[in-house]
Amino acid sequence: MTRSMGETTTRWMAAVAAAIVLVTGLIVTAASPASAAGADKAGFAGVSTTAVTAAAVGNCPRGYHCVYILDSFSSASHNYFNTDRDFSDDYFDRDNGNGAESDSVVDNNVRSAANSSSGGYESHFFYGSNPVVGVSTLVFCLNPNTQARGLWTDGTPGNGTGHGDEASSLLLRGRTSIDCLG
Ligand SMILES: [Ca+2]
Ligand SMILES: [Ca+2]
Repeated sequence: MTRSMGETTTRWMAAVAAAIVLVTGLIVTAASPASAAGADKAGFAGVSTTAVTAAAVGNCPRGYHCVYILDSFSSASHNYFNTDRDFSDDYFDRDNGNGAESDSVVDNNVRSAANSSSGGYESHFFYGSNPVVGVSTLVFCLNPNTQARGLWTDGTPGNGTGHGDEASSLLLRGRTSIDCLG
């Protein structure tokens, strides 16, 4: 996959233009003005969205798509550089500086996520492994330079209900018309 460096030069402007959107519960942080619009999050009622600066794309290195084990960007993460079709062989191996590294598997264990794409890619998370666009069910997606935490869980991981503790795979996609979180 080719990756653009040009986006970096627009980050300052994006940060200045970022807006704050608050919806109860889920917290989404957007650095991109295009993703900061007050999109309908009806499917995610009970969570809240927030937009801040690009620098706040929490603990997710530039060019990566990061997932977190808890409702915090300081919790243990796993950082994906590219599409990953099966989370069952991935672990929360980044401690983000607070010693919170975990041996837990990523599959059906994601409570927060951040998109620090340097190439303008959206992060699309699916309920099952080996997703097929247009066929498989999307758990949620994130626009570039956006992060979300507080994903709702019904308390049972991997049962296809809720948004937290359900993601099993990740596809990186170019910008789509899908209404992502932030
Ligand atoms: Ca994997
Ligand atoms: Ca569930």
